[in-house]
Amino acid sequence: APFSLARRLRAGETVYSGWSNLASPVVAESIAREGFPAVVIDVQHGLWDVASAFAAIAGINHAGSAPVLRVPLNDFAFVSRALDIGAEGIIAPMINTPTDASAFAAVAKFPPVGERSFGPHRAMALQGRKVPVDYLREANEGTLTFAMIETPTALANVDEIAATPGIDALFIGPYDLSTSLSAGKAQDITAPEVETAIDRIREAADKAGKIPGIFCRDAERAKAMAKRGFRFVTVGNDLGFLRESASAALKVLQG
Ligand code: 3PY
Ligand code: MG
Repeated sequence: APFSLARRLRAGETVYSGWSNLASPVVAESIAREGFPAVVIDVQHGLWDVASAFAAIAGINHAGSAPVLRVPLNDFAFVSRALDIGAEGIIAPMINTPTDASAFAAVAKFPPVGERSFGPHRAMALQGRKVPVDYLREANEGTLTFAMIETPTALANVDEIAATPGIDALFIGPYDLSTSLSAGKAQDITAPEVETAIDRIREAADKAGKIPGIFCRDAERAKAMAKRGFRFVTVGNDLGFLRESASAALKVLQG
């Protein structure tokens, strides 16, 4: 269905999303075909180049799932390109200030909310729209902006970031949050200060009427975070799944 991710999340549903780093459109599509209603293409930390990321968007869409793209750090030029090619959501890392949030919203939303430039030729087709003005009318609601909250500065500004027009969702990066809150001393996403920050960010999203989201390393944690009120919850990643099953197979052979 057109704009399925925004429709579900705006209706209050919880969505579990796959996550892909491996720069293989077939792998990303396969995660979608297992039944994940969304898959994130991670261009910030994954191995994707532009061509493979854009191919993956079509594969995920063809599997009936919603493609979401995490752009590289501060790469706001990538945002509208990815939307034009058919991403239904954009995750922007390190949105630390209201100024960062406005800059992100400006490139992702058409007027009057922002100043996204018009050229969504493939997005329009993927969404089953033939007339440009139909896409124009639907896109601001139909696509989603996820502002990543993953530093102490972002935490201090979280209410203003959440309130920024054109920001639809907050998305927590627990690993950077843990790294930065401990001043580089620890990588412990269960540390008390990280736990407190996680709840604080979810409350800020709820208060502003925005979607709370979080990155989770595995299904157990994803389920726990959904219970805790998060609604866009990512589950593991392709490389992790591959390593886990390779390691499980070796255990059987050696056991
Ligand atoms: C983080 O935890 O910092 C992330 O960005 C998740 O990928
Ligand atoms: Mg991060």
